[in-house]
Amino acid sequence: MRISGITPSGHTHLGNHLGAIQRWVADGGPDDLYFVSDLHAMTTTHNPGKLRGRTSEMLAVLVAAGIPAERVFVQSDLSRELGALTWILECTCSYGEAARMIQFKEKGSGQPGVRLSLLTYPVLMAADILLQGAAEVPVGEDQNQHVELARALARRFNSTYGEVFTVPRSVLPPTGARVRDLSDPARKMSKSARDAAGVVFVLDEPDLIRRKVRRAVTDGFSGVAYAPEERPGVANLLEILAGCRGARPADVAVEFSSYGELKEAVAEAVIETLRPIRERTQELLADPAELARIRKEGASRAAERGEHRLTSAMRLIGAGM
Ligand code: AQP
Repeated sequence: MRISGITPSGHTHLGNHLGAIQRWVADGGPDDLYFVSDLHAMTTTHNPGKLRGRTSEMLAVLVAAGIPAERVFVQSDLSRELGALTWILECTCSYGEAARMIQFKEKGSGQPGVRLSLLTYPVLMAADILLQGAAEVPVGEDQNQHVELARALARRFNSTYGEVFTVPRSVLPPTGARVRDLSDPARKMSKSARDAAGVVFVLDEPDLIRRKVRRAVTDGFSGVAYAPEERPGVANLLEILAGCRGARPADVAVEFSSYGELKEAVAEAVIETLRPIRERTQELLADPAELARIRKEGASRAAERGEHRLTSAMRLIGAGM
């Protein structure tokens, strides 16, 4: 069983869709779980109203994209269970282990007013994984160290207090293209990009998608060829088109002789890929009762699934009734 999260640090974008959500829909096993990790979006300065809105939107996008409603939940809806388990795991983790996390060093070093949660969120991530008994966690290189921490904590708890937790392992997702920012192909497309001109959001209207794709940075070469090193902007467009069609970038490149034609094809493919998701998301967002139902059911299923692990861990560590 696998678990994957997506953080509502901004609006869901094409990179999240092609790099993760599309795959979750196509390859997800019947027990796999997906959650909107809103608690992880609070480790740096955040806006509470925006966070709440983006959390609902992201949940709606996941369901609209085709993830069965019974396999999604919102992290903060399990805040009691996760809060309790995080504390138990913090009492199993040394300060040095947490401080060694590269992401903490990168995001926190030299910053004034660094939140304590930036140091401890890998332990919350361990709780996300261990509460559900996930055996596999698909993560990129940047999160691998956090899964290693979850493994270490599960092993330590099991050997010190008693067998409760499945020891998870990270699985690298199949090497898919990293979707790059259309305005700056040196950067990955990102929710928190300072300029949204190069980021296609899942809920962007078709005209806006066309404008963003037409303005995408290319280069001064002539003809269309797939050469990621020398021509990163064009390679990104080809990878996006290939991702929408389930094809290979080099194979789609041969269809085009000019950047204009390529951009038109990319814009139309992206629009048609995102259209049903946008429309279904808008329907769900216009029906707060249905969204609340999905959210409540997801939360109670996930809480139920983890309850026996939390109760056993509490008892074994010497807490609770
Ligand atoms: N540009 C991308 N191309 C391919 N896959 C991507 N993912 C994110 N950006 C791209 C994948 O989407 C999943 C969920 O992402 P996340 O919420 O865990 O955070 P992230 O990777 O940090 O995403 P962002 O958009 O870049 O957010 P910010 O700006 O807040 O850091 C993951 O599977 C991720 O690989």
